[in-house]
Amino acid sequence: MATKSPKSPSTPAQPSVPAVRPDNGAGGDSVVLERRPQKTKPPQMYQVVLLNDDYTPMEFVVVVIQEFFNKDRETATQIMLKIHLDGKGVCGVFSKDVAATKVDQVTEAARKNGHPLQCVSEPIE
Ligand code: TYC
Repeated sequence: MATKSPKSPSTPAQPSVPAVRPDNGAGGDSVVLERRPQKTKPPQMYQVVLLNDDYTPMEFVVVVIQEFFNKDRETATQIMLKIHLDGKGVCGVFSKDVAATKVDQVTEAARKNGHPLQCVSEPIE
């Protein structure tokens, strides 16, 4: 039975740069490369934000930022102080799934330790 030859998944449906051979009447074989607009958009990214409250200890927030957002102690302290002063602060930027996991992990750690710390993710740009 005649079947189509299997296509590699990385093979694009169309070449991104098509070759066009204009008939210039001279019988030449010049090739013009046309640029096509990029079809794939980069994925939407999400910032994970901690919110200030009056009860969660500063030390707990610093440890959370170090543990879940891989920041050193000094950076974590600066982010915590920014949240304390401004009401909120960005701890990191991730793909949708990873951001949701960070929110769950931080919320779970806060609940387990009896703190009302709030963590949310927001699409950026
Ligand atoms: N405002 C808290 C306090 O004074 C500290 C705090 C900082 C709480 C950041 C939450 O996301 C937060 N103990």
